[in-house]
Amino acid sequence: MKVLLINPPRSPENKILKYAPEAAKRFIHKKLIGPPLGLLTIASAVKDHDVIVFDTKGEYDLNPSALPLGKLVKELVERYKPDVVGVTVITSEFNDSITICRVSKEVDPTILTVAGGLHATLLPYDFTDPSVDVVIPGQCPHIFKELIIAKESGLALDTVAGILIRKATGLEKTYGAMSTWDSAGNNYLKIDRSHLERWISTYKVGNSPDPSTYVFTSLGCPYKCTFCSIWTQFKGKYHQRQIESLIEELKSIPEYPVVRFADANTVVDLQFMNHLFDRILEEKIDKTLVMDIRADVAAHHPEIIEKMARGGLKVVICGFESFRDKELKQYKKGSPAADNQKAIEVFHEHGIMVRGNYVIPFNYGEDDFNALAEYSSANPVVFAGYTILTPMPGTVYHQQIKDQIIDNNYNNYNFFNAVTRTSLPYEEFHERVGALWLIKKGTDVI
Ligand code: B12
Ligand code: SF4
Repeated sequence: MKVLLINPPRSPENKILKYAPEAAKRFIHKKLIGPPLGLLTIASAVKDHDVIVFDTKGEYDLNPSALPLGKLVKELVERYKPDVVGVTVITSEFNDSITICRVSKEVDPTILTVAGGLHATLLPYDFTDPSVDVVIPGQCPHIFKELIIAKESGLALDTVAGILIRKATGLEKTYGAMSTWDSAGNNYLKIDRSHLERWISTYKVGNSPDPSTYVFTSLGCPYKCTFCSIWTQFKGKYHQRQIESLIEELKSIPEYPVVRFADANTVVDLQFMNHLFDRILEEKIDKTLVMDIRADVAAHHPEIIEKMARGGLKVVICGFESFRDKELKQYKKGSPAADNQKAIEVFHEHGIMVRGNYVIPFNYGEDDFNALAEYSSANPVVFAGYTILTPMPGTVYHQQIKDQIIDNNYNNYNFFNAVTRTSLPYEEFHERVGALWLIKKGTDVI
């Protein structure tokens, strides 16, 4: 079977950037870079077949004047003549993933189109477009493999449990329970980054001359922040990789001196992290490490931060979310604002650069913006990010405020666009969020 796996492009919608003061524009995130780990894992599951992974994000970074998406996909499908086209879908890339399926079907209606990933897990029935044949929710490399085998053997696709298949009346779930798959533990599949060779020069963060890649040490998160899609994606579970499999992976990627841990919440089990960093130090693994770490971990366990710094940790992304305990409680963050301040001290003490992220609710007025600006100026970090508290579909926060949503265009669900009415006039709200990006210690962008 010929399987073409496509990573959709980024949504270009960014009202914070559009309305920000000129001086702030260069600091505002325009794009995140990194390999599509989900697609690479799916590719590994069917590696005995003829698999092509195409990263359109990498392609547009490599060649900004590449064909627009519809034409690019048409050209790819005509060139590779796949039997199956798979797309990975997060909310802001939903519309483009539908375009990928539509164009594939237009070129060849016999192609089987399959959607998977976070949005397919949380809202599988959103895929109402007739161009999507199959939706596979969850951690499903084994199911994708079964589907490919069924297609190859000419078996009815209904024989594959745990999937949704397009029928005349819409998507229908197949019989049988979806079998469990421990993507992080016993069922971890080694990924083959050579699929992405063409785009390696584009996987660079900030001013780093070296390419970076993602490695996950865990999946999911045990916390339950109201705005977060990750714990809902994993039903509140947290799965850890095995230490030796991580050491082997880190040693096997000399072409990537910078490694970002893709964990939602990197330090949950202190014993695990201690052991992992003992091994990183023992093996003299020399990488620049970037991770997401909660403020309360650094505030209450500075010793683990010290060890991780010795093992290569140079940049931490820390979700401060708010400067007010009342808001942090509302978000169920489980960590007070005082932890943010303490964490900044701990990270700085160990020479770690901090990207602190605040989320701005749609009802912030002038006084709130002024108070946040005052707080973040008094507690500066090298890089600070200020995004919009967005009701991502499938989250608790979405349930809480769904009556106030006025914009249902998924392209805008990337934390850079208000999708509800705002207390301040719409443009001014985004302009004030944009202006906050100027408050930081660093002179550069990360
Ligand atoms: C790596 C990553 C990226 C990478 C690669 C993503 C890509 N496809 O290109 C990059 C850096 C490009 C990226 C970008 C963005 N990301 Co991102 N990213 C992540 C991160 C850190 C890890 C995801 C991951 O690799 N998990 C591990 C893999 C193995 O799991 P998986 O992807 O779920 O894949 C499994 C299944 O879902 C399934 N599967 C996945 N794809 C497919 C496809 C098929 C066909 C099938 C059958 C199955 C299948 O099988 C896989 C193996 O079991 C998550 C946060 C997290 N820790 O989860 C955020 C996350 C996914 N990103 C998010 C967002 C919002 C973004 C941005 C929009 C951020 C922004 N504001 O700019 C940007 C998008 C583009 C941009 N504007 O720059 C959100 C999504 C929220 C939502 N509800 O949509 C998350 C959850 C972070 C968050 N804080 O909420 N991201
Ligand atoms: S925001 Fe972070 S800590 Fe909270 S649930 Fe999501 S991943 Fe976990």
